[in-house]
Amino acid sequence: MRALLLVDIQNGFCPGGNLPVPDGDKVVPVANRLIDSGKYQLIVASQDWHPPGHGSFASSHSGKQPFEMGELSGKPQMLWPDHCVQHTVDSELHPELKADEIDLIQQKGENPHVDSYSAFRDNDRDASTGLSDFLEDQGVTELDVCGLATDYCVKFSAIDALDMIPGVKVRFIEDASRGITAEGVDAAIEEMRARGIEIIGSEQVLEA
Ligand code: VGL
Ligand code: ZN
Repeated sequence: MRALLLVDIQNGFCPGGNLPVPDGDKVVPVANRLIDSGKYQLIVASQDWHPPGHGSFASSHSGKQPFEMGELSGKPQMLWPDHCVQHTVDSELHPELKADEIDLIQQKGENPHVDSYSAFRDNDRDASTGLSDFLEDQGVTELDVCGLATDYCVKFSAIDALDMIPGVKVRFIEDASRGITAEGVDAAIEEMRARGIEIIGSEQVLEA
C-alpha cells in the first residue's frame, strides 16, 4: 500500500508566514495534483504545532536572534522566529491545499523543551508521535514524502520513516518540496540519497 506524507505545508512556512521558505507556496499545486492522482491509498499531513514560548523560538532566549545557534535542554538548537503557534493562522495548513482529501493530520512540536523536525519523533528521539505505528498498521510499504522544509522537517521525516517503518520504501518528491537554503537542500538530498531514499519528480508519480 502506497501513502503520501505532506510535511508542514502551513502558512507559517509560505511567503507571508513567520518562517517563510522561499517559494514555499509553490508546492501547493504540485501537492494537490499528487493528492488528486489516485495513486495513494492513504494521505497524511504533518503540522508543526508549537505552544507559545516554545524553546526553539529565539524569543524564548534572552539576547538571541532568529537563525542563531542556541541551546535547548542542553543540546545545540537552531533558534527560529516564533512560528506555527497553536491555533494561529500561521499554524494552519495552506488554504489552497486540498485538505478534505487528507486522512490524518499528525501534529508535532508540542513539547516546549525539545524541537521536533520529524513527523515521527522528537529531535532527542525520546518521544514518538505514533505515526510510524499507524502507517505500519495500515500496511504501508511505499511512502512518498514532500513539503516544507526540505532541509529540516522533510529530510528528518523521510529518514525516520525509513528507520521506523519496517520494510518501507521511501521516495522524496523534489518538485513538491522547497527548503530554507539552497546549500541545505543540496546536503539534505545527498543525505537522503545516501540513506537509500529515492529522489523523484512528481511526474514520476503522475505518469506511472
Ligand atoms: C521546520 C524549522 C522549525 C520545518 C519546522 O517544517 O522544516 N523548520 N520548525
Ligand atoms: Zn517548528
